[in-house]
Amino acid sequence: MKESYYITTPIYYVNDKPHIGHAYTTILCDTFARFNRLLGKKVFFLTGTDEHGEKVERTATSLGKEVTQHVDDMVVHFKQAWKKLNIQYDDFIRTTEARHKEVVHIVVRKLLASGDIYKGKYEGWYCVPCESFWSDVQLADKKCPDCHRAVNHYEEENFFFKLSNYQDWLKQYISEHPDFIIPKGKRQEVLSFLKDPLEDLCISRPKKRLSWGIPFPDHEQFVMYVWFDALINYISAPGYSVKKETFSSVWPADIHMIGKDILRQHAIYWPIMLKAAGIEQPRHIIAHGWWTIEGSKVSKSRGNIVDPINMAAMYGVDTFRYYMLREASIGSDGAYSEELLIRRFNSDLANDLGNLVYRSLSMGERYFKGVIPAIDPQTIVHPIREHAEQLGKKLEKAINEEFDPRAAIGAIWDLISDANKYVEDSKPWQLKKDTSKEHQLREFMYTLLEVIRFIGIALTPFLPETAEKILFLLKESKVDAAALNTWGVLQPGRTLEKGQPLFPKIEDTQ
Ligand code: ME8
Repeated sequence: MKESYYITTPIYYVNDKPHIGHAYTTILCDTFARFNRLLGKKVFFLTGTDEHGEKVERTATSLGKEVTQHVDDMVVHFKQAWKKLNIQYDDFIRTTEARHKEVVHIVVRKLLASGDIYKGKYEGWYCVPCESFWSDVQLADKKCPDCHRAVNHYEEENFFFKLSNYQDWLKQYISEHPDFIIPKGKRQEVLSFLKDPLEDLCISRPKKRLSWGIPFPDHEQFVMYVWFDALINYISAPGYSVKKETFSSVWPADIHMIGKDILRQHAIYWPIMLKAAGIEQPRHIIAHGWWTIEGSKVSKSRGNIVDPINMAAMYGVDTFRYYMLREASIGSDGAYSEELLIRRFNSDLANDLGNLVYRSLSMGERYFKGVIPAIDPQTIVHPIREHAEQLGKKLEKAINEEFDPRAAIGAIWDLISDANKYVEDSKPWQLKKDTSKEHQLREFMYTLLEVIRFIGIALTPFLPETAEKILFLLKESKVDAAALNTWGVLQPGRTLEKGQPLFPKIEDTQ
């Protein structure tokens, strides 16, 4: 029985190191995974690397390396990047692993037996950077219709997957499941694409032309087409047909997070592969937009990549995570700008959040010698209390119903602004001067610190390092759904840490 919340990133090609585009998808998934862990769900967050195909083989050759050596070297960069960006994945799948190949073979044999895979003749065009086949009519000006680069002509015997058998089923499935493909615009795109007849998918390569791939089962003179192999990672990692109990506790995936560049493969090939193999469909396929620089998609082949490790080293991991999550909304492209990142840092992180935490703890020290004032938290009646108590539900709606981390962060920042306003309106410096207002001052101080506790917990999925620092200053170790939704957790009498400003301002030198 399914128990886990299962979320996946695409598995990334190991033709180069990860850039900010890869970092973005992975940070999004990490945020969703951490949020659901916070809610107490058993989470299975999968990422990994796509290591076969012509693109990877060509890169290895151009570097004068054995392809196996090349892929081993590259994986290290991905794992290092995810460590530096504080990505807490539960499994990392490499398509060169035996556990993956085994499941690919199981699926292909099943589809050969059912007749969904058949042998035929392929004649058409291939785009290596996209690892995609195109027919004459699909080409745009004799170039790849997706990336507009040169294509190669191939004519050879190959195996095909009968996409056409399932076209009507897929149209109906997408129509009946409005949340299957998110956002709506992308769902519409897939439905329009499905208006024209689907051509069967060529899923093999003769070994004499390409040897770097999973051998085609029972037909050793062929290797698998990289996309057919790659998509299966989502079921090979949790052990489809091999570790039956684990698999059924995880599948169907709740979310396949992808970039819009690989929507066709995930919203057409993958559902049909699953349907043909008799496997349940994933719940949501979320296709986000691209990070662009000067209007062009950030990508290795365009030579405009930004290294996420550098960004995190220069500005802090949480600053980078914050910028990525706050600046792009899932359905649209985002223009990457270091200048904007610095501006966001200074206004949102240093001014709004950093100042709030530092001034509050400084007041705690000045007015109460760093001890949480004695008060019965349940006697406190103030709109900011309600605001804090509602935050958890707002986050749950934004992340798990609307798939909108930007809105979730917006809700946290609304509470941060409200807390800053609460300080201004309460004028604690005046309360301090008037001994008859002692109770009011205590109430103010407790409320403010308790609101900061809510903010600290709410930030854990988004800015994990910062959240940890805030909770450390409050000496608070309860981080779960109850702590996110309950007023009055902070213990009076406990000694706080004042700490240092969380985000010292950056001088804008741009
Ligand atoms: O496509 N903006 O791997 P890949 C936002 N191996 N996201 C971006 C991006 C950008 N400029 N550039 C890349 C593959 N991405 C296949 C996937 S899955 C079974 C196989 C992200 O290394 C985005 O998630 O080209 C995109 O879909 C993915 O990286 C493509 O990574």
